[in-house]
Amino acid sequence: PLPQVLDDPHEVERSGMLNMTKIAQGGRKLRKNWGPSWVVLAGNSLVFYREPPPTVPCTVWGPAGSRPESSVDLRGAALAHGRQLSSRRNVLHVSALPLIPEAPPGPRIRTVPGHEFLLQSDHEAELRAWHCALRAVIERLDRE
Ligand code: I3S
Repeated sequence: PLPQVLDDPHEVERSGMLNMTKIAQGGRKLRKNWGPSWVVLAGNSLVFYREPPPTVPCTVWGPAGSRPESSVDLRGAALAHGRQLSSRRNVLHVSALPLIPEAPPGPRIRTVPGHEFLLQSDHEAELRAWHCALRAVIERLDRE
């Protein structure tokens, strides 16, 4: 079956290239490995692809059949400044659960070990826009 994110009809709220490193997976700390990532915010999910789609702006989901490198559910996710976690500037720390197709709807528990990412851009305004967009989605999902 296709990953749920590819079936998801939600409108893309924001997409773009950011520098990204995963720092924890399933609650276990990982060694940083910074690299560029095509990041897509849509519905309740944040999805990371290795590369942007070849034809912009039509295929916002990435190349047909391309598999996301990672995807997380923003329900119950936490956002914080990443300044204590990196020497880079303009860093955002995202903690969220992996996107599981059979996950029940409704609020999710923050204490379940999840994934943690750092997102970074050399352009402060770009990172700020991502921060606002993610915060708005997380707050909306918290109210649902
Ligand atoms: O938080 P750290 O451990 O200081 O992060 C730096 C290291 O992961 C480093 O790699 P190695 O120690 O594996 O060689 C990376 O190259 C740096 O980019 C990491 O720090 P920043 O401050 O860039 O997030």
